[in-house]
Amino acid sequence: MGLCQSQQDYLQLVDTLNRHAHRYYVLDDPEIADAEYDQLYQTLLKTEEKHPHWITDISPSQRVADQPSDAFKQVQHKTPMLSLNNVFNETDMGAFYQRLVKRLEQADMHTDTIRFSAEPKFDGLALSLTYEHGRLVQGATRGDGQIGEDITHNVRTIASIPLQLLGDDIPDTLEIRGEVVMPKDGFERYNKSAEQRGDKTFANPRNAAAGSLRQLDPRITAQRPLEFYAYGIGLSNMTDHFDNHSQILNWLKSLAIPVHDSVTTLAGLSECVDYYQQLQTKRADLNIDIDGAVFKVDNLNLQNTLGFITKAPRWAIAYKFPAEEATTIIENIDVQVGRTGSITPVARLKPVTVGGVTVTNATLHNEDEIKRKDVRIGDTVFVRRAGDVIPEVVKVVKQKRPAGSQAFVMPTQCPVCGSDLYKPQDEAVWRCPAGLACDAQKKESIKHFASRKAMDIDGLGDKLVDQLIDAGLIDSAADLYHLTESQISGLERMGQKSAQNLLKAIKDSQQTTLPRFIYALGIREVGEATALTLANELKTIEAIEASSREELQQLPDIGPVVAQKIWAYFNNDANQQTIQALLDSGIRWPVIEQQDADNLPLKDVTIVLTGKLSQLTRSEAKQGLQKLGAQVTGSVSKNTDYVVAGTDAGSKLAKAESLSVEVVDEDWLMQQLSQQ
Ligand code: 5U1
Repeated sequence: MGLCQSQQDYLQLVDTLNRHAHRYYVLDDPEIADAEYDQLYQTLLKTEEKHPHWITDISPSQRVADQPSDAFKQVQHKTPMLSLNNVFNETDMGAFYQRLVKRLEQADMHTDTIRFSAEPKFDGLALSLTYEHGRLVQGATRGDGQIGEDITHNVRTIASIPLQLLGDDIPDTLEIRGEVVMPKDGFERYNKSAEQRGDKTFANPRNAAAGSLRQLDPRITAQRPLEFYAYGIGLSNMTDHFDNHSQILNWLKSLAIPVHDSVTTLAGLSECVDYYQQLQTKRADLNIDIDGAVFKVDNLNLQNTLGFITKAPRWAIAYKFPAEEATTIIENIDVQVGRTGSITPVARLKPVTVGGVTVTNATLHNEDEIKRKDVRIGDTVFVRRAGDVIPEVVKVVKQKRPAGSQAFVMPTQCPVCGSDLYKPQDEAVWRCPAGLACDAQKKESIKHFASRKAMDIDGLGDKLVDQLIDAGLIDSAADLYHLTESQISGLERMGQKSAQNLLKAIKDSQQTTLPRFIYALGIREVGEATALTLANELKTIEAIEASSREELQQLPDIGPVVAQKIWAYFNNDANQQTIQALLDSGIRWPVIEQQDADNLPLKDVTIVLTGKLSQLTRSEAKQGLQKLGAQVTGSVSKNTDYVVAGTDAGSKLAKAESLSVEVVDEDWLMQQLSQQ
């Protein structure tokens, strides 16, 4: 993060930032990623701090945001909507803490460790709600912090925002501040159906939330999945009733205003840093986008003492996550062949850091996506990398397209085996028809076979599978079980010890479970949950092979498409030979017997399911647990033995923790279910 060396550089930076802000707020068509904007803005702030006499009144630091659109009535906020100062690393977070300590000491208000309210920083649209005598009378955007846009008609369609507050102790006028977000699953669903209708799709959930709230017709907003999370209040005559900010948030909850479950209180710098790190780990599993953590001095007296600098409170800070989006240039477009023959175009990128990791490849999904986004070699593009998800190209910056660029043309032949590609009806992807005769599909299917949730062959990574096939040592998954130490140790980067370890892991994998084996076969549409259903319902591989499509369709959560895929797999001669070869090479699993009720492994065990599960539905989990003898109930009490907490688990998890009930995760659940 630099500093402007001359006043001319500074004025140029002001100009650049204003241009980007206009593209972002007014045109809804940014040219640079938020993180790049943030960096430029930090340079501006640092320069202005060093050279205050340079500050011009058109600097973005001299106003909070951009103009409200003319389409909505403008409204004056009763108290200004503030902004937050940002930090991007632990050192600056520490410096923030030290500034607090110093100021409080100077004011003779030193507390040993400062207590904070810790909250997620929601990546949505800021909203101010006004309630008069408990009734919602206004919803307004932030605008410039003083004057926002009246979007009451749209806000009234957000189901989680109460039109009437609950409780008796309600002030005459109450302003509530928070953020509107579109949950990630709702965003995916919305974009999919918009694409089918030929409507505009959104680049990310934040744009989707903002676009949905800025509709002139509230019936359109009503169809969008929006949520609101409060993080504070503006005008009220209630502040005397509270000592701490966290009490205010609890009070809001009691009025039926949504407050996010991750909000908590903590003490001192190290707990803030822990919270930030935990939130960052949880980030990918949350169903809403967040871009950091917010820490607010909890005590309202201390807040008053600390006060404000221009538009931001001194007592609060946003500790931002490394950006998930960045811009870079597409140097080439290749296609990759997946396990099931799907052809995926991949952008080869000029290396760029996204979310703290260097990214050189990003998926372009399929031909339709390339056409829709009009992605070309040489384009400057936005790349997004969220959590463990494969980086993707989100959007092209058309203004930066080099002259003479050509639209991308999908190849007509498999880049690995040369077979003619085909595009099945009703599918967006092209496919290579060669199956395991194509080296790419062979490699991918063996990688899947060896993976953790399948045969779990420790140490057999992607590179090693490539090496084994390229060296002609294996041609199928069954060949793994005939490898010798000298063959493996002869490979590049493989010594005797690592060869022995790998052989042991391969041998250990021979003793497996039927669900794992079915999953490892890599049948299309058969994930872990379906593999589990097949094993639990039909008990043997012979029974699965002998089932008709109609019989398969009778099984829980197996529809006609999946039934057809399973049936087709087992009624193919080559697949039959694969299974036989695997069994001949020594793979075994415990016989699944009809359990008698008294011997069930979870007899007399009471379990509560909460939060979202990723591998199976709640009803599948419930059925599976019941088959093992468990009682699955809806609420947590001291009689509960286990609470299975998926992602976004809410009050049941909190209750389990308060009653010291053992909390377990989805891995535990899958492990129990695999005993059936
Ligand atoms: N979670 C959270 N986000 N956020 C944004 N809290 C919070 N507080 C804010 C803002 C602008 O402002 C207050 C510190 C006034």
